[in-house]
Amino acid sequence: MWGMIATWRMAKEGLEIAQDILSHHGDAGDAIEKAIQAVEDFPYYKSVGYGGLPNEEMEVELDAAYMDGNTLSVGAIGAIKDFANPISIARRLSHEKVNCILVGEGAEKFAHKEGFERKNMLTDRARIHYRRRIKESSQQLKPYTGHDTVGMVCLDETGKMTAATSTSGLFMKKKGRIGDSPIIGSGFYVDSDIGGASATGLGEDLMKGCISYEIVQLMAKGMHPQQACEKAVFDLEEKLKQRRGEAGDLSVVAMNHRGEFGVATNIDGFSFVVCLPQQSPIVYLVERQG
Ligand code: SD4
Repeated sequence: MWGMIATWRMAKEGLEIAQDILSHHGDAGDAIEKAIQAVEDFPYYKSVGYGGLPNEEMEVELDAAYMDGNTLSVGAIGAIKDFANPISIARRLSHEKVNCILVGEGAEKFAHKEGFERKNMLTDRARIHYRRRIKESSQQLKPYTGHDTVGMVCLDETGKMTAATSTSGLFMKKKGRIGDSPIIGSGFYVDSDIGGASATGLGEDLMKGCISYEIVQLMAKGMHPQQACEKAVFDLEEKLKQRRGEAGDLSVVAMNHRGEFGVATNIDGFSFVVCLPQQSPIVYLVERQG
């Protein structure tokens, strides 16, 4: 058995690449890295990699993470500028014993030293979005409009599982801001004995529930990924509403070590992609449940 699940429709082409790897006895680390690279490289996906939307200062600062569910190794980078494939830098960091999470200048220094490709990640299209936003901002500047973080969980034939994320985070975020995506347990978590999860939405709220870790723990107690996702999302939403009066957008995907998958969202119109043996990746669109 092998399988893969990812947030948002934009992951489809990446999953096609991963499918080729996984169906030829490939490794879950290679499959997830290549799948995320494909999303990062495509200039029209607005919240990931090249073409990602800039921060308040018109800089594209990217976050990414990689986790190996066999060794529990994690590598993550936050607010990195001018490198083509943040996911590959994160994966490289996961091989380190210490200094596995680097941000800003430190992450850039590491990437440069390791020979990763430098690239100006700000496209003309993203610049136009930015200028339009600045014009509108005299009416109301709200840093959160839409979201497209790519998050994936992968299971290979040997039973190894991986999880990974990549994002430019919130449009018009403050310089140096990082969300849930590079934070272990929040944007992603995976344990090959149990399963993995990944999140997208308002990072500041997803982090309050360590939502990906929570889902994996619920699966460890025997819950199906679907039940685990729903419980984690709606319990957190309820708690946030009770304690603070509101909850941001929360969407999650999960897969267990048997290749069963789940999804939950508190928004209308969350898309995700699933790839399993003997079928091409399928895009699903779900509405808020519950
Ligand atoms: C963040 N969670 O930086 C990310 C944004 C996101 O889909 O998911 N966008 O808060």
